[in-house]
Amino acid sequence: MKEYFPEVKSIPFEGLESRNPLAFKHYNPGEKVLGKTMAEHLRFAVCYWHTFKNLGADPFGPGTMIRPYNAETDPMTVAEETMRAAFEFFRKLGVDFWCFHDRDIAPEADNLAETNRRLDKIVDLAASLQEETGVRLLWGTANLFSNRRYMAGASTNPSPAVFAYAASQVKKAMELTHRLGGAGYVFWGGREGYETLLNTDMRREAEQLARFMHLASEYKKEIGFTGQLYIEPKPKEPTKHQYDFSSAACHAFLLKNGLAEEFRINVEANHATLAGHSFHHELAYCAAHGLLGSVDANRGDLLLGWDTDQFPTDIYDTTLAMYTILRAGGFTAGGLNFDAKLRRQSIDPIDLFHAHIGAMDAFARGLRIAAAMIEAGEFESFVENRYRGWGEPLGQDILGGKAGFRELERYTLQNGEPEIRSGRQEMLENMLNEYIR
Ligand code: XUL
Ligand code: CO
Repeated sequence: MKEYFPEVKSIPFEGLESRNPLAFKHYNPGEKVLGKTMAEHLRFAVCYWHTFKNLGADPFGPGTMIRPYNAETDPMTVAEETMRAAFEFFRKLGVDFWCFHDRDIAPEADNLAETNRRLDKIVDLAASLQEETGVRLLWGTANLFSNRRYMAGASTNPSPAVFAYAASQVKKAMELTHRLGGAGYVFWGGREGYETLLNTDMRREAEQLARFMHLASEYKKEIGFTGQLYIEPKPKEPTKHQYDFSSAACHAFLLKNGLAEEFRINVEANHATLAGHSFHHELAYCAAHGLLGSVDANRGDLLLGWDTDQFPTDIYDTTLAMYTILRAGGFTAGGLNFDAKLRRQSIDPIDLFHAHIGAMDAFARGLRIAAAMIEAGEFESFVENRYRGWGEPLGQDILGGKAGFRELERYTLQNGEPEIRSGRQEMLENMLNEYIR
């Protein structure tokens, strides 16, 4: 059988002393941390779109990367070879999961029926490769943003016929995800937003989006798909304003439309920073509201205002992410999907290994550090102590509805100026640095 990554057999764990760039220094899949293996905690997934379909094109020039699985001219042969190359990569890297959009895995034909036949053929192959390798599907999704028909959005389009096309596409993508035993299904808003309010009816578009989500969750039940549905927030790009702006905006949308029970959030690090939030903030918001679902693990560049989708290597970020995820109970259906792409000059197939090894090690390190922080409990007890007044009579009376404005005024008149205490930010930041070794 053809080998697409002949330079690599598999990526071993060699530990801290190793200088081998094609080995893990921190990610030791079978090692137990807080009662679960690293692989069970981290649930790493490789994304199909950036890893196998992105060849380094940017607005200023075409792709720079030449891949052996792209050599044939027949698009279905390319699709099949790419699928084989992908599973060879998953297996050699040692990840348990993958993620895809419908249009990543099979080329779109000029009509829906033929497009779906092509998808069925490729999914047959994917199913047999899953069986052979034991690699599983973390989530599937539909690309409702590349084709020109979606230029004004999919479900939020001014035309119901485009809504219908998008619905047909999601129907199929959900069936395929179900067939591949996917643990989840993602909705990222694509072009669900606007370029100018001069041509946009925002209220109507939000209603359309809500209707679409209801249809999707009804269909999910109809076909017996038990995977988790996710919304992936992003504030802008490709549109100037995306309706699923941030976790809080998605939460409001879900609550308003009676969808909060059906959906969780897929937090993407670079989308958080585009929204003016930290990755930590978006995760903490989701954790606080029981919405934490899955993660698109990547990193932006704060000096560039767009979605650079770089591989995550920042240990502070991965530590705070894992600290928040662990404290929220860890992943159930979700995991860490590397929605990240190589830089345009990283043209060799081996760069795909370097990128993923670094990202997996960065999260493994974050996991270990976060576990140590949780075991020591210093941060948790600091926060608990900071709010202890709310467990005492005054706090309890306020929360329990026993104290209104009159009672609180009486309390203040009797007790005078409240005692105030330092937030100790610098001390806590120093403490964090002591864990990050
Ligand atoms: C776009 C993005 C998507 C979603 C899946 O910025 O993150 O790749 O993750 O559609
Ligand atoms: Co993403």
